[in-house]
Amino acid sequence: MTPPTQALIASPVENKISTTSVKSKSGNCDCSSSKSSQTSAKSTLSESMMERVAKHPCYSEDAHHHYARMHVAVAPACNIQCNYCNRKYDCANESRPGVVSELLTPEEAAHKVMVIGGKIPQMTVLGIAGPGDPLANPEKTFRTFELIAAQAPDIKLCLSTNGLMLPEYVDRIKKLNIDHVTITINMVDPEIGTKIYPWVRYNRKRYTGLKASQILHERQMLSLDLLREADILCKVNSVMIPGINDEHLVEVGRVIREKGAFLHNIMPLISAPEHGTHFGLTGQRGPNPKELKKLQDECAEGNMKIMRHCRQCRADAVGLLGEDRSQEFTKDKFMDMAPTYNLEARQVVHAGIDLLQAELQEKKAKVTNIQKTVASPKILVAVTTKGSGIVNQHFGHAKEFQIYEVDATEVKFVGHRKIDQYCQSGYGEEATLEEIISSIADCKAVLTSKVGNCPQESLRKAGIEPVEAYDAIDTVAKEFYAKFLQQEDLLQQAPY
Ligand code: CLF
Ligand code: SF4
Repeated sequence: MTPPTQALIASPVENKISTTSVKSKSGNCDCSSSKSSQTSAKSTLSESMMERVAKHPCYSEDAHHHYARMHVAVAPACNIQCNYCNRKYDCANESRPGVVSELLTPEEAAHKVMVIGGKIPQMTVLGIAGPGDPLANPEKTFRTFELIAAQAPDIKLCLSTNGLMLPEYVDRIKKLNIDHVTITINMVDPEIGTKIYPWVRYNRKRYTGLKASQILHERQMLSLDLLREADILCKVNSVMIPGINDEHLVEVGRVIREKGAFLHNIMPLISAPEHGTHFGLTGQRGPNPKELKKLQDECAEGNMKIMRHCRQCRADAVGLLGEDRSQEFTKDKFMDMAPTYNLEARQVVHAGIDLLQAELQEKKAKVTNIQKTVASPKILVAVTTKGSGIVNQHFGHAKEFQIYEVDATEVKFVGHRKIDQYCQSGYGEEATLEEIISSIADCKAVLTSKVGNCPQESLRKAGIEPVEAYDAIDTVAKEFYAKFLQQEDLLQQAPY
């Protein structure tokens, strides 16, 4: 890692890459010790398209390691009812259910953006995703976008909606240079829609039954056509509801691809009785990680780009997708902070991130691929990371694992698993460890910057190799894979 890159990148993410090779070391139970490739659709995108998504953490899997987004909760009302939402919480089409965000006026929201734009220069995208539907609150939504566009020209504007009112606003969206729009589409067959949407309010009238889903479907299809004609990038979110639309989502993927959607984000239904939603109260379950991955893989076969790094964030989310810094910027705190947004300072930080990304690419290219053989199975590995595409987080500090699928030629991000932090006040929680290990039972290794003796032992007992390293995720994963193959004695079967 060259010194200039280090100098250019601002905290909070440490980016120093060591060249030390992967090794398993002994640690100790006190994990507070002081030592401190993904395969995006990039390769298939045109240069201009790459440029458009390069700094958007949701539209580019690579960007999500480096760039942050923030949401402002300015839109309380909604015009449809989804069976996985009870409206006391944030819009579940873009959020983890059960979360309530602090409602802001457009002026408060703009102030918050200027504060965070200064404090977190990696924040490149401002999204409006609730707590209701942004286009059921058009004046508040567009006033917020206008204020931010005028003050922070380098921040991308992003909007997420159920699509019912989108056709009315495509011109306004284009005029404001909002280049990223998400529509949540859970069906392209209104019969299936009747099991998801009890009612829709459209043109001051409330519709129920099949008619409600027909209206929503027609409006969503029209929205896709209009966005494509206006050359606005469109991502489609779909909530996977086992037994209702899980098999149907492959068809949804086919239709949205034909209509020009850029990316398909299949999110798991999160449903619990305490959320008070129809699905929560009637016992409708969500998919498990295996079912979700299987469906994502099936949809990817239809040649649709699939988003696998969504974190179902809240309507006032702040930070990298895997982290939640919203509590640092609650209204009582940010209203007392002076805006320190500075375009030039932000550009310097972004240039540093460009350099780091180039270095990571270079490193990735240097790691020799193991010659692919019939005997090079795909395996999963779990990674602890604070971002930047580097294995740079202690096992005990992780609140999620990033999961990568590795084979002889590819290290592919396939998802994440949320966990409770193992290390609490410097000590490991044994009960938590068991749950953590069971959440990655299908992984062959955990790649981490540091892991204590006790968790190492438990991981090995569960057949998961603890690998300590501080390097690019691709590099560490490939090196582990080579060792794994040797161990499995598979290399000897290779025809070279
Ligand atoms: Fe926000 Fe959504 Fe824009 Fe991203 S989130 S409005 S596209 S800036 Fe991203 Fe969050 Fe998933 Fe949404 S991780 S819930 S996909
Ligand atoms: Fe809830 Fe969002 Fe559905 Fe409206 S669109 S009912 S806010 S999940």
